[in-house]
Amino acid sequence: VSPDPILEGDLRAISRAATRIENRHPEAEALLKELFPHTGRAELLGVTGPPGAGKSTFTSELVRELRREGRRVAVLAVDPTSPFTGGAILGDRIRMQAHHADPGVFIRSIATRGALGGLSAAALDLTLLFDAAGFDSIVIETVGVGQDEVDIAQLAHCVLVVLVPGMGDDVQAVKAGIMEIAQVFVINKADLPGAGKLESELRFLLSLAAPEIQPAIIQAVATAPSGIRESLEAARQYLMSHPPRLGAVQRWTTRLREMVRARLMARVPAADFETWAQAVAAREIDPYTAAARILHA
Ligand SMILES: Nc1nc2c(ncn2[C@@H]2O[C@H](COP(=O)(O)OP(=O)(O)OP(=O)(O)O)[C@@H](O)[C@H]2O)c(=O)[nH]1
Ligand SMILES: [Mg+2]
Repeated sequence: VSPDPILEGDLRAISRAATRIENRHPEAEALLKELFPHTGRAELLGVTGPPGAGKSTFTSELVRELRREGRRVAVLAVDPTSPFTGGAILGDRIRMQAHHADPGVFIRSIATRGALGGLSAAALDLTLLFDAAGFDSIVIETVGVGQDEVDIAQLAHCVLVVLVPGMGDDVQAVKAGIMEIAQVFVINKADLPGAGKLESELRFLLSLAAPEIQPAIIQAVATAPSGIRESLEAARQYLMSHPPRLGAVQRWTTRLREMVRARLMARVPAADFETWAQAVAAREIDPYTAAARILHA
């Protein structure tokens, strides 16, 4: 596969490459190696939050703002495994149709289920593809439930967490670990009652957690739309004071660790693990020796 059409921004070539990357096609890695030197320019924005918070609506409006700036935008929508949101990809397609005729917008949904070799690895590779293809902004939308999704949101240089008033589960969001990764809080559906209350609760929680870092809190109505420009400006302000290149070594340390771990694990067939596990369960061998032998083999 030649990287040239991708580097020139050919949407069909990008789409084909995205499919190969998602399916862990044998040629994908060679392609990514060639694309890598052309990456490092795009701004990566993460949009996450509880199911139904309005992430897709917000993302679609965010794309509109970015387009107004003349930027080319790629959207990576990570669809959750949950059967309750099984229709999300279709819904997102419909919401994103506003951008369908716009060649400056590229939208890709990937399913949580069946992403070979790990979802966050596939998501990272896709962002590299979009970056090399010359997209100026990449928006990653994930549901903020589950470690995988939280990991993926953290691929972004700036994470916007979308919350909604009156869900009564503000504490749940804290538990889900998405509060910690937010640089900008978007209180969406501010047209519904309780947005002000949620904002003051949030400010209180944040002051307890980390008084020195105060993420921006923006009230928005994604359907209006309102508060979108302000959200983007808050993200940009964060990026100005925290340039992505400064965090790059730390991000790559995490990613390299994951890649090496995945490669090591891939060398041991699952059946072998089970055989060793049976031996450990039967007390024929201790788990320390078993782990050492697996590594050795
Ligand atoms: N009242 C109101 N409704 C909104 C607002 N933003 C989104 N919605 C509605 O909320 C519903 C969910 O919106 P989505 O954008 O699909 O939410 P999501 O977070 O992407 O949902 P999942 O991907 O399923 O987790 C839709 O019916 C939207 O029209 C808003 O600001 N106010
Ligand atoms: Mg959605």
